[in-house]
Amino acid sequence: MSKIFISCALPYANGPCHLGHLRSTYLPADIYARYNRMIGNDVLFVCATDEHGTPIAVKADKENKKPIEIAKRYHDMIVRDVESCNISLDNFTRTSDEAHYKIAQNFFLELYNNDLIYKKDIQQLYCENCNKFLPDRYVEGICSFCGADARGDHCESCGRHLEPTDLDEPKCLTCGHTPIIKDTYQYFFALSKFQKDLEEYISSHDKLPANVKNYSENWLKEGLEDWVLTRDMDWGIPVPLEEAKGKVIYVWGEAFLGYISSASQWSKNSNKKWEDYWDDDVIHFIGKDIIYHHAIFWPALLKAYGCKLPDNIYAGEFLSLEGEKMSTSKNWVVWIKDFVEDFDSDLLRYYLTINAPLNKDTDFSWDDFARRVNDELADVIGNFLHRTFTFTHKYFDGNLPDYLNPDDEDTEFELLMKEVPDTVGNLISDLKFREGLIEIFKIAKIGNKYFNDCEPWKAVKENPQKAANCIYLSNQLAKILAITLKPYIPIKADEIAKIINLNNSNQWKDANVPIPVGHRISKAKPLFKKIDDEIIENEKEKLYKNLKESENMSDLITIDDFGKVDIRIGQIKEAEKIEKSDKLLKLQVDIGDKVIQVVAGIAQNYSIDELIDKKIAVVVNLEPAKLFGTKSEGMILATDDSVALLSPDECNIGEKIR
Ligand code: B3M
Ligand code: ZN
Repeated sequence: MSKIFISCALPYANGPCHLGHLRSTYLPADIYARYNRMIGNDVLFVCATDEHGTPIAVKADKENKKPIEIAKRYHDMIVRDVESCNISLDNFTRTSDEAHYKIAQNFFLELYNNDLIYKKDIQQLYCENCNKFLPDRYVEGICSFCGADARGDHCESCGRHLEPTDLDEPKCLTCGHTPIIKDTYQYFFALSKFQKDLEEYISSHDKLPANVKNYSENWLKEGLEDWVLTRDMDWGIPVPLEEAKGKVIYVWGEAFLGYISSASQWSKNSNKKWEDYWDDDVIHFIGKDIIYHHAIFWPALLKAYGCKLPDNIYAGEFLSLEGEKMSTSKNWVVWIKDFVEDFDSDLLRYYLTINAPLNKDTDFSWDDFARRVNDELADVIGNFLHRTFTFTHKYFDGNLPDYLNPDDEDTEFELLMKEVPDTVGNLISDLKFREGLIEIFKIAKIGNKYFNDCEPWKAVKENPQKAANCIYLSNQLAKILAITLKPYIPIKADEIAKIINLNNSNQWKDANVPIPVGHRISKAKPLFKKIDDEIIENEKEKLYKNLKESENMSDLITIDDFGKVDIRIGQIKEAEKIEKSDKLLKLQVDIGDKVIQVVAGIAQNYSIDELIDKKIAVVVNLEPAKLFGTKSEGMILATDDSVALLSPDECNIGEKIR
């Protein structure tokens, strides 16, 4: 028996979980954890919410709340989401926890005392309008490496980790001013000293998946530079040095330690030593956008501290939605909460696993989801189980019949099914979760064929032993399914085990221990219901409706104080359709002193001709936003869709009405 330390990346506490989180991180980690427990390994599976850094601070600024209030709100939602999908974490803590602060500060001091963290004068971006330095996401601009729009900490386009000074044309996220460069100092981590160690780490760990290996090797070729490990911010873990008032540890300099603080919190409650798990075998499950952090920063930090490095890092690729990149700001996501209100979470676990291997990007589509549930779970796995249990009752009173004188068909089927637990287990061990599930699906398909070929409904009259053998073996396969499906779809697997009346379906090795003759099988009950077209149409409609609402609302309304809203009378001068949208129009609106561009969702209410020269009331002091790639500088005031246009004919263009 070995001990295994399993973690999944710490979600930022700045939003609930969507399908992407589940697919890239929680689900694979959970399948792995559950399987390892079933083969008798001692698993410690931890996570926490990542509660510092600009993602939360920026959100708090926007809502005029304290960061900790935001963090608490989303921590609770994330816990709810993770639980609703039965992610079997042993502990889930928060990086705002006091114990985490201590661990992070001690870690910092240890490195500082060993001269691996040092102070250095540097220049950083400073917004004179907001009177503050602009770390990370407080600044946006153009990535100087690849030319794409980027945030101050990361370029999505080239995947690089950035410093704000790596941005061309930087702008303060809060007020839009161009920041100046100002002298300050920060603490640096001597990352460059670990170049050799990391090269050795990456090359010697054969288990590291290709994406992690390849990315890391390329970064290492570019050569490592020392890394700024502190920030001028209020929200974060204070640098534990007298001299460093007002500085906090960079979120990425302490978030990893959430794995440790979560584990040590668990230790306190369980009286077991988390260190034993770390020393034995460590695997981190992460999304592919944070490979750099986990394969470079984290091992270097651990090396600096004198710790063992992770044995494996598994980076899940991305999930798109109906062919488009997911976007929380555009509401182009399916939230876990919404999903589990309408469907069993196991259906989602099944779909997200079987849909594509984890090392490939893939897409969630409602039609495909329904297709797989109906054609695979219901028609193949569900059908096999249902007919097995039903026939056991119909012809054998619910008791497992004798298995005698098997013919070739029986023997062949028996051999095939007996291979399944080992095959699936080895695939899960190798992190090939989809491949494992496909093996299970395949044997269920073979089970159906065997059942059809045996024709027990006929055999029961002509050759009763043939029917008995068929029902005997089919029930044995049902047991194999109940056990091997458990890491994937734990609730459904337990329902199957319950029908078979298994006392314990927690041991992988029991999968091939036959159910004894005469054992009582309970009555079948529907396990996988088919999903109607209508339900799927509904889901799709909701998705597109959310997108439209966000087009009209959340991206545009960025005024904090509605008391300051500036409403003018404007006149529409031009109107044109926006491609890809049936509702949106691009309008040029004269508001007296200038003409502004407004994107509005009114194409279905008015023809373009009707709109020209129409007077409207329009909110003009909004931050420009982009909708379908089109800039919008105002919002037509409306109480609902049908009264999108007021007829303020007696008003003058440019007149302020509020
Ligand atoms: N909080 C979330 C992310 O970038 C980030 C992970 C931390 S893992 C130590 O996906
Ligand atoms: Zn500013």
